Amino acid sequence: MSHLTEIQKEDAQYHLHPFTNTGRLNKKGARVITRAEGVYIWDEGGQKILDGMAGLWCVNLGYGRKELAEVAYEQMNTLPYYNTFFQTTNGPAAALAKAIASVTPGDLNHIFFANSGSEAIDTIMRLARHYWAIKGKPYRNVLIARDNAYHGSTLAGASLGGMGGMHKQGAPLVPGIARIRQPYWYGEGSDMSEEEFGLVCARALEEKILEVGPDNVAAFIGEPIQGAGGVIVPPESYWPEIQRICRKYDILLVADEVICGFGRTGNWFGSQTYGIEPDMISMAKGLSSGYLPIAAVAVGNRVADALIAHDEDFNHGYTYSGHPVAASVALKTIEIMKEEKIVERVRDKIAPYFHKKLDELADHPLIGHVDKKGLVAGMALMKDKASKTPFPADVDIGIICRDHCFNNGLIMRATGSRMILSPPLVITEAELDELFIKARHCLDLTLASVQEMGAL
Ligand code: PXG
Repeated sequence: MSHLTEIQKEDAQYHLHPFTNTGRLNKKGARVITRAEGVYIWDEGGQKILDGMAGLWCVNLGYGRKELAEVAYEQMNTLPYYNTFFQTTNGPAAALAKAIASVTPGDLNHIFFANSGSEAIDTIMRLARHYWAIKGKPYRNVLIARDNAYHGSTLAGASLGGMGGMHKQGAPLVPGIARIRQPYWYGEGSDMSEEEFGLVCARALEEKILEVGPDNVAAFIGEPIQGAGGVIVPPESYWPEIQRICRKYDILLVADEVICGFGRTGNWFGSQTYGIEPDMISMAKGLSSGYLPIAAVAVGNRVADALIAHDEDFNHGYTYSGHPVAASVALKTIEIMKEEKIVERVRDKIAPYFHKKLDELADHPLIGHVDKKGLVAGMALMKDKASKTPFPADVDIGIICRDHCFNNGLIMRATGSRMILSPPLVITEAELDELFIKARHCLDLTLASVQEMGAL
């Protein structure tokens, strides 16, 4: 521990990190991030790093936005906290509900507040089942989700998600969940056209509904684009067919928009990008640009009308549902996004540039395929792209690449052998140029590393 700084020592001794092998981390010490501005973060050693992940897919407006700090400060001085349980509300919560409703698709105009994406998902799971109970069909309680989906880390979220590594820990899982395949064309279906494969994957939902029995199914849930699963961009044919099948069997359609929401895909919500009208959507992350923890579920008329007409409490909520400080920061985030036309800028200007740079990078010998939409991308690293041969399991290609990135001033996230980019939505063309110069350099270093290891 002698090589560790004071903060690292304290951290190693007392702090248990999420999704981390703590024993190993404690030996080498966590990287300490000290400050941030725009699209850059700085670590304790003074290294300036371009944040190609917007924190954890959330700091959409970039770091150092004084307006957000100021509304939080003012709100803390006026009303730092009051609950929304016992027939009370507060100005920021009510205004934020209205502001969210102004940007959600379709009739998703009723807003339930939570503090994290996981809590929003938990809320949706309870609400979907409660809806069917109100309708006199409590047996309609099966939730259908997908392999390699990420829906959070609470027991409910981990159970609903399709991550094997999570299912192995903390079992037994929540019952009443069924799963279908993911629409990962490059990895699982490229012997078909994308269009055809999208339909095949969507029809897996119909097969599952028939297997479970249509009258037992409450809802289908999916991320418009799978984020933590590696940025899996579905074929265009996929979501419309999913929506058609949900309608055919009268099943609630839920979009988990925790990553896709708030401009990431070039529209306010991923559901708009794919032309679907879900019955409920979850949101978090970009809702406050990551400045404070806040999440929400937007509920459409079908579920909201039933809930409101039903003369009974919905026995669900969190101490901090509608927290006035978090709500005021989220409200300001939406105001800034509207004023600065962030969504339009992503769609018309910066995403096309991002895609051009990705297309250029795709000639790199390690990159087999790039999935991209709006300002998010996933790159499959392959041992031999011509024959589509992956690296063997003992070569942790993603981690090798991620470490080179970190050491060379760039944050790119690795999920398995896929490298992920999800930069702040305010990133400029010049900053993207810098990002892609660094990315190519780090891919070259990765290539050199695997050659040295004899893995190529
Ligand atoms: N749904 C989706 C689609 C998410 O991406 C959650 C729910 C849960 O949100 P909270 O706020 O409870 O974390 C998420 C979160 C990663 C990573 O490694 C992704 C997330 C969280 C942590 C890590 O890519 N997404």
